[in-house]
Amino acid sequence: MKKTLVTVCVLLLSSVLFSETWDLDLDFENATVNPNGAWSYGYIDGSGFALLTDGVFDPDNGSARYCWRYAADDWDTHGNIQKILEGEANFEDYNSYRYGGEMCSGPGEAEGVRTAIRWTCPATGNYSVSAMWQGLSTKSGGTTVDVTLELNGTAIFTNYVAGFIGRPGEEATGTQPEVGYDAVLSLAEGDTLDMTITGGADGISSDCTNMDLEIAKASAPSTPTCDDLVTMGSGYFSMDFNRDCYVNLEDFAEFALDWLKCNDPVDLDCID
Ligand SMILES: [Ca+2]
Ligand SMILES: [Ca+2]
Ligand SMILES: [Ca+2]
Repeated sequence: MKKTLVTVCVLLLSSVLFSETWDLDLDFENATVNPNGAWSYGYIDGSGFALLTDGVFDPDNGSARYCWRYAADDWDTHGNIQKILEGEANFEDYNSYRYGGEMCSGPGEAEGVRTAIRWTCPATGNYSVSAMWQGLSTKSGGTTVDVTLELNGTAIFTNYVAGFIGRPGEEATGTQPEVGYDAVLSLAEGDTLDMTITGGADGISSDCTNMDLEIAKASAPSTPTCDDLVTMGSGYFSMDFNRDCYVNLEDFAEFALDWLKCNDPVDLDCID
């Protein structure tokens, strides 16, 4: 019996798909590489941005977390960027409330260091950018951090967190337990957005902070056209024969093309 060779070809007709949305906490899940796609987890000092190079899977209090830090056992000099992994139990430790699926980063104590999560723009375009910082510390006064969002190293948002968002069902406490930034930005390929935290005037003690940064490709704002006059309600002028939003000689020329023509069906002298 002849054997039939069956060749199964799976044709992937779609071209390579590029992600058009980025979500810090979702993309961080098991972020065992750094950089991680468009994301880099690091810090900024006088020399600019540098990566946190010690990645550690660190089960703690029965919950699994993944963390980037400066070096083995060095959680604090340059800060740390952590996430309690999705589906993991809630736990409280280090005077903070943390739960599965949440980022819980801490600022660095070294002089002039800002712990930073960087997103590098993959392609020129408009992007909706939504950044959020939340205090997770249960200490008196909650988390106390200064925050920035920086575009190519220049702050476009400077603010602070002072408070605790509270456990589920609890009221938040503090003067500003959460702060956020939302905008549509026009960005060029290679531009960087850095979301940063520093310990503030009282240092880095119990400054656990949830950070999220969500970015999506946005279409360019459209310029209204004359056709939009109809949907906007005003419509065209009745003598704007060529519908260009102006009544002028061009419309008169259109009008003149039919000057003295008639097509009255009961007038035999009227032709055309
Ligand atoms: Ca998110
Ligand atoms: Ca502080
Ligand atoms: Ca016109």
